[in-house]
Amino acid sequence: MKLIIAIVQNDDVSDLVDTLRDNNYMSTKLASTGGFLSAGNTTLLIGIEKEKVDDVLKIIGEICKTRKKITTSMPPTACCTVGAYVPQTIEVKVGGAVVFVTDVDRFEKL
Ligand code: 2BA
Repeated sequence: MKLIIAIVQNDDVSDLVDTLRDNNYMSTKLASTGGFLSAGNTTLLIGIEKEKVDDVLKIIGEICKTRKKITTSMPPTACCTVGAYVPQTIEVKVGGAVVFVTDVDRFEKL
């Protein structure tokens, strides 16, 4: 058995969970926050048989879109600055999805 851990954008989650359910894949949604943007995203846990990993990855790839997000650079440390700090905006591409596929040693429903 395998565990897919997929970090996806909130805008894609309902379509993705619905499509997974339609294809008989169970998933668990966890609210998460990206370390770089400090913005909310969603982590899905999907436990499945090894042979089905590629099918699930295909579904994730089809639904999760790449988007551009604008973030503001952090101010330099206060010690060395003179005058007002003008924040710089940075554009980053987020997604489609960041996916980890791991082995599951044991799976039980107790
Ligand atoms: P965030 O950490 O908020 O990152 C959002 C996007 O910002 C990333 O998109 C990437 O394009 C960019 N980014 C991240 N760190 C950067 C840096 N040091 N310099 C410049 N740009 C940077 P994605 O790569 O699609 O990642 C989306 C989200 O997936 C991340 O949100 C994070 O929550 C998660 N993630 C990505 N890689 C991960 C990893 N190796 N381990 C755990 N979580 C990861």
